[in-house]
Amino acid sequence: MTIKDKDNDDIQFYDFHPTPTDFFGEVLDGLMNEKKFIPPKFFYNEKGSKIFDAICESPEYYPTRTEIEILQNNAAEISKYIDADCLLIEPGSGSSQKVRLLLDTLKPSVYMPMDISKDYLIQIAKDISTEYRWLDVHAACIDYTDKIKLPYNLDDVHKVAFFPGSSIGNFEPSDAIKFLENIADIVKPGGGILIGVDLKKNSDVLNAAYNDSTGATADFNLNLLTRINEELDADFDLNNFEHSAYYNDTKGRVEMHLKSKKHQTVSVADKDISFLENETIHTENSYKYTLHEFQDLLRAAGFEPLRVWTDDNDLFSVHYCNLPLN
Ligand code: AVI
Repeated sequence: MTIKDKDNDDIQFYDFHPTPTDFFGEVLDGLMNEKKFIPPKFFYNEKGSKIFDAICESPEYYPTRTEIEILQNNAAEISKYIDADCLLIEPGSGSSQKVRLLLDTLKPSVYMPMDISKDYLIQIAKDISTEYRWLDVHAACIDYTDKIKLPYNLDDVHKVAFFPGSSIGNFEPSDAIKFLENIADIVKPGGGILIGVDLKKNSDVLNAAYNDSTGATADFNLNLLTRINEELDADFDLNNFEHSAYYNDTKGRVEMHLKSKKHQTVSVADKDISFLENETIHTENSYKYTLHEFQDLLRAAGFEPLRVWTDDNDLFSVHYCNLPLN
């Protein structure tokens, strides 16, 4: 079945009206928890997203440039696993940067970026549509941490999800399986996923990547407090908190925290939150996997790992796996 219908640069847009996140409620819940935490999704306001781009440029943060190198070096071989004329879905597509490395080689019929930020999504979808005139772009405004739906029924089309960046590492492993099951539900038997995953390695390399010399990661972490001050009428003094990030070998993850330098009380929307000296707000986990651990995770969600590509230093991996027909 062909789903090609574009005769100009227009895009199709589908709005699933994702429920707006409750920044106030989630931050207060997290800060009033016995172990204080703030979900990492709140890093990405406009300023946070810009700082994240700076992290990706920093000399120590290897994942972005390594994944780009893997995709560039192997696009032709990747395309052997993915039907031309497929529907290529990208949950959490953001700037759609990495997919550009594949489009000319994969030649999908339709690219479907999915993102929660509607205006940005439409802008990027239009840019891609203009740049790749042969490609149909069907953008879907959706929160991919909810149950993902396809906007229309496409039984006969090969459906492949693209999930780069090791964003899967920011899920708890049990939630990662649920997310992959959700992807399996939409790509259906015969469909597949191309997914980027950061690998376990010497902890010095990991610790350096999350404590980069430019200070971008520290700024990214501390920007959460600036955002809370600005949006929730809070009075965090940024001089009294510091960025802390380290590889937790037992849990197989890099943890990021904001550490209170002293005993202090902070007011957040009229609530007093007290901190002991060295008490932290846990802001992110970034799980690292061996190739086998990640393949087991894929299998737990019903996928069959078919091929994995890595770089020469085994820093990062890109897996292709499909959902078996029965
Ligand atoms: C988006 N995510 C995969 C990044 C990571 O490495 O876990 C977020 C990040 N946090 C600090 N540096 C980068």
